[in-house]
Amino acid sequence: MSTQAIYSVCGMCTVRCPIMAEVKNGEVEFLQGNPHVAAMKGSICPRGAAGKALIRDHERIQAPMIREGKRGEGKWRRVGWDEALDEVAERLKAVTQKYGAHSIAFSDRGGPFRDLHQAFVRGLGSPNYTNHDSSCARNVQHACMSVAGLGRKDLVYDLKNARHVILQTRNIFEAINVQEVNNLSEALANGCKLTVIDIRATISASKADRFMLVRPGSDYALNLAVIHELLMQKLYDAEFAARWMKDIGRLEEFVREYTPEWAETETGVSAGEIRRFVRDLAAARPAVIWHPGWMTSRYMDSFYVSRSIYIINALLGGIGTKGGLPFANKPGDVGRKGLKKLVDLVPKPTEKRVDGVGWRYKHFDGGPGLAHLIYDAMESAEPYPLKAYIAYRHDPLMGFPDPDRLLQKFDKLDFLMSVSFTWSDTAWYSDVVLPLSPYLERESILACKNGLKPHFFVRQRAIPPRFDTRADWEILCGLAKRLGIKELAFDSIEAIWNYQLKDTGVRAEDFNAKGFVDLTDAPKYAQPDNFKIPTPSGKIEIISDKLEKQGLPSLKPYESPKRPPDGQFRLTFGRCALHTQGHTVNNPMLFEQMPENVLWINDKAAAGLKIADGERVTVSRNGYSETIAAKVTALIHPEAVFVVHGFGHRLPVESRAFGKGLADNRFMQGGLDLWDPAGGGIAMQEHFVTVAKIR
Ligand SMILES: Nc1nc2c(c(=O)[nH]1)N[C@H]1C(S)=C(S)[C@@H](COP(=O)(O)OP(=O)(O)OC[C@H]3O[C@@H](n4cnc5c(=O)[nH]c(N)nc54)[C@H](O)[C@@H]3O)O[C@H]1N2
Ligand SMILES: Nc1nc2c(c(=O)[nH]1)N[C@H]1C(S)=C(S)[C@@H](COP(=O)(O)OP(=O)(O)OC[C@H]3O[C@@H](n4cnc5c(=O)[nH]c(N)nc54)[C@H](O)[C@@H]3O)O[C@H]1N2
Ligand code: SF4
Ligand SMILES: [Mo]
Repeated sequence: MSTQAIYSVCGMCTVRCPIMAEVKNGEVEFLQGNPHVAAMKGSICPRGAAGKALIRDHERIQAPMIREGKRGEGKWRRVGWDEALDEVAERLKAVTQKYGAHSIAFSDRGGPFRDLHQAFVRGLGSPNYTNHDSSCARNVQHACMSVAGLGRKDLVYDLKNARHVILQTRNIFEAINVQEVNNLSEALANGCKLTVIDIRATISASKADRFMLVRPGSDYALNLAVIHELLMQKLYDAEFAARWMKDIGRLEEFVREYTPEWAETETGVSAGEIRRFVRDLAAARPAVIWHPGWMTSRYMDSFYVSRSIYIINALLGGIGTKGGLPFANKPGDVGRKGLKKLVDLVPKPTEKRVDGVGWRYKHFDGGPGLAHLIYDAMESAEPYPLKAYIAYRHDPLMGFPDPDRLLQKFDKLDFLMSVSFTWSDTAWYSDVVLPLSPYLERESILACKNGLKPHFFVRQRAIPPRFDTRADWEILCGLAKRLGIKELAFDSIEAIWNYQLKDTGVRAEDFNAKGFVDLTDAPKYAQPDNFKIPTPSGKIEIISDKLEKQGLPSLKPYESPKRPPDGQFRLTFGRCALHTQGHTVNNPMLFEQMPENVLWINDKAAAGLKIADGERVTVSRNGYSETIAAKVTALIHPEAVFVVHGFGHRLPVESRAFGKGLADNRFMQGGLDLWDPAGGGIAMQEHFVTVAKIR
């Protein structure tokens, strides 16, 4: 048989790059970036390439499982799909009858295919759809909303056309989005400057023109000093500010005391360097992108750091501007109709959300709310009991702090279910586990990508499922049928696609040529005359009424982060190019490349503790400890130790990952309660650990 090219969407991480799979005799032979998407340059990242190993992996979930023993004991009964879906439907009905449909919560990984999930939750009759984001980018989302009235994805990072890019708490060359990496690389080759602000020297730092090593948690001080310089030295874009920004006087007053000299004592970056940096920013404006951050669930002030970044981008005239952060076009902005939403098929439940978002917390984005507050309600039963939880492509026991505490909350549930393509801590603790086909073995609903050039795209099934697994629509429509949610009882993916495409002028077969359909020919930038900034004033707002009404400051005074006591370090974490979060350690291909994480520790600090490079050390906190190999280096701030997140697996079904490396989230005892009421994000880097030589 000849080789067939199938256009699809990578699913090895949340980025979901457009890919092309070459398939022969029912096997995936080769994976590459979709050649019709210029910014992919035909490439994918190492994790994307490991999609082949995921398919072959016998240690993924092969069939539906119903728990036999106690929760977490690992005794399972392997069942067929009819029995599994019947069981789930019965359990959900029982909870609904006893406590009402609102006592069911559902969390996922957000992203372009969530419409079907949201429709399903609505169909159940529950307002409690949520996602992982209070452990990821909620602070950025809320910062963008509070400053510009927009969601974070309504602004594009126009990396290709930038003249200066600033990465602060953003390691773009290791925490990868392939198109961003390619666009930034191209810009750098064309003379764009790169500044990296981090607590350790990353691969991104190694490519930077300027690297600022800051004291962990002091970023807000640096940014306030930058605003101070921009305003006091009149280096900002006064024309843009006069037309598009409100409350500049209040900002000037607020930052007056935050001089570069003051920031030097907080951050360790010299006042002279801060001044030179600000002059460089002014020289490159408005084609400057100061990235507002992605994984910002780190500090109690991360939301305010992100706000300060949006404010700086505006002061540089970059918001809405080519080479800065232009507005993303939706289909309507280019004269087209968007996809029909599945969620509109089902009436919206009238019950208020259990996490308080929208009524107790009016300043938060109503969409997914805040998962950690849903977990609280499982225990407190406030404002009402939460009794069933579906973790759908989500592993909160790995992705949220303090898993032991989270288990106590899960123990109050009548029903816990996971839908996943690999085993996970949460799946292992569930009552029923439904195995999702890996992305190369499933198709998804159509999705729309807003941007300079908005488009619809499709994920095709490249090969049939190898094990007894199913696609999202098969699982959720199968449940919908059993639960009497008639609106979602679709029999085929084509029926869903046809519904989504109604009135758009696009047909399902139009995706065959390239895997996507452009809604406009060329990238479109809004002109300043038709900027639409959906804040109450129509301008970038320094003072946010929504925050103030909640009794929260718009301009929060800086508070110096605590310094760790002697022998202790702030536990910091991040990503590496070879793994995705917690779920690729057991992937045969990626495990071979990187089987465990190591503890970055500053060389002088290590010398004081007599720890040599490569030596195993004990890390402990509150009586809990694990061991790990030390990576002794001058390239990390002495107050911090750093690990790549996602290791320390303990599931017997994962023979490779088992017992390898350290689990950062286990050292965050009490961490579920540490969250910022202004930004909504969990603050995961507010924990100190003791590091000791093993005697
Ligand atoms: N390879 C790979 N790519 C991914 C992912 C993955 O798992 N693997 N996950 C995707 C997801 S979900 C996300 S959210 C993004 C995350 O993308 P990023 O947020 O860029 O990734 P991280 O590595 O978590 O963090 C970035 C940097 O923050 C630094 N940092 C820690 N504390 C501080 C501090 O106090 N100040 C400063 N200035 N820097 C600090 C860390 O050292 C790290 O280098 O990556 C996405 N891409
Ligand atoms: N301590 C600590 N905690 C963190 C972080 C950290 O750095 N340190 N990072 C935070 C961040 S940025 C995030 S985004 C969250 C992530 O937290 P999660 O969203 O829970 O993480 P993932 O591992 O991406 O995915 C969860 C599960 O979905 C399953 N899955 C099912 N289908 C698919 C699919 O099609 N594709 C993929 N990719 N997975 C699928 C995976 O097997 C995995 O078990 O964790 C956060 N928590
Ligand atoms: S960044 Fe890598 S793993 Fe993530 S979707 Fe793209 S190719 Fe796949
Ligand atoms: Mo994330």
